[in-house]
Amino acid sequence: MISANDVKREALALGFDLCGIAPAAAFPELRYLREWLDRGYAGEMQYMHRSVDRRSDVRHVLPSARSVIALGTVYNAARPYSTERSDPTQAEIARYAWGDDYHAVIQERLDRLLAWLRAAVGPSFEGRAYVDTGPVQERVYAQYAGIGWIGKNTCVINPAMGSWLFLAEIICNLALTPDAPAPDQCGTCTLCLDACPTGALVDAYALDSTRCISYLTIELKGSIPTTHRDDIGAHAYGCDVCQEVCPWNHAPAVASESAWQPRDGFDTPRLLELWRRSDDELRAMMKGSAMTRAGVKRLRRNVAVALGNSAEADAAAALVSHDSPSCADPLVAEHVQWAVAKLRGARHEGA
Ligand code: B12
Ligand code: SF4
Ligand code: SF4
Repeated sequence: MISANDVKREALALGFDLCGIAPAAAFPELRYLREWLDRGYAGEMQYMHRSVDRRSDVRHVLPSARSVIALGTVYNAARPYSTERSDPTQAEIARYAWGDDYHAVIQERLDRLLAWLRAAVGPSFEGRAYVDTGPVQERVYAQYAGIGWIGKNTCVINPAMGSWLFLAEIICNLALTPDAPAPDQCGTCTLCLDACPTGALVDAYALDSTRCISYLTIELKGSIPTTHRDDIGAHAYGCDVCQEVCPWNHAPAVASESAWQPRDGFDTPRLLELWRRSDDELRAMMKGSAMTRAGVKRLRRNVAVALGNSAEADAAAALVSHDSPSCADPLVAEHVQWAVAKLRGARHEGA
């Protein structure tokens, strides 16, 4: 029979940076999800509502589950934080999206770990592997597997590596020796709550997605509420502020793998340069990255808002003159209109 240590050794050999074991149990933190949904904090993410029962316990996903093999992968690249820059004309793209699509890269590693488990255990092995895509509250199992604690910014923080981690897991029917849960080390700190540009961290450990820039620029399909557009600043895709200010990310682990290094065009491009690209060029730039989730139309919508916030001299002219097909979309056109009005208003105020 294989041991927890055998599994961890294999996981690290396959390229995972962290591996721990949580029992397949109904942990108290799993219950927050219902209240979170009732408060409307999921916004338009209907899939969270649809899967609420399955997300309440991994045994609803795999009835024979005994353990969750929780896995962490460092994706941090050695580049300055958005909070260290003050140039509003540069696009901010969240660092998790700089490299190759993590779903594909990590799923391949999960498949190899699953194959190894099947070969080692034999036909009695049952397992389900997920990276972000499954009806699982990944952070809770990561915390109970000792990977890291859920911080007040709601991210899993590993005391030695920081929080720039992708989480993944294999739910399985093996009774592996569990690790001790990671203790909360946030203490009296509230830096993330204070720094969030849109006040999305409504309380410690509680995030209202409908205010979160990550949700507004990636998940939200329609119009970005005008009340949040100013606060989005230069964020063109996702947001890292509540992790950048975290003291546990002051000397974080850096990924050496090429998969997580910024792809061409992702390394703080200028907003104007992004806007002037054709739809085909944007599509080619995003291909194979996690950014494909938003697609060209939503990316243009976001870039228009960020340009509106940039005070860039040529921005208004570029916004009205660029004629890629996505610019004619009513959603994009409405955000362009807002941005141009803001840029022109700012110029008049300054005149
Ligand atoms: C929905 C979702 C989002 C939503 C909502 C985020 C959220 N905090 O829930 C949005 C679109 C906003 C989002 C944003 C981001 N996401 Co996201 N997201 C998810 C997803 C699919 C589900 C998360 C979930 O279950 N939320 C439900 C709520 C209830 O959970 P929660 O807010 O985390 O709250 C927990 C605790 O804080 C606690 N709790 C809640 N209230 C209270 C109250 C008290 C008093 C206490 C003690 C505890 C407590 O209970 C909850 C337990 O689940 C997971 C993948 C997965 N399947 O788990 C990825 C995931 C969480 N996302 C991830 C990432 C990388 C991001 C971003 C960094 C991307 C970016 N740069 O733009 C941001 C980070 C924003 C942030 N601060 O969380 C990673 C996080 C890795 C990590 N180190 O933690 C995950 C795990 C994906 C992955 N496989 O790697 N995401
Ligand atoms: S990702 Fe940005 S907007 Fe969302 S909670 Fe963190 S700091 Fe706030
Ligand atoms: S910034 Fe402070 S409160 Fe927020 S997650 Fe980090 S240590 Fe916890």
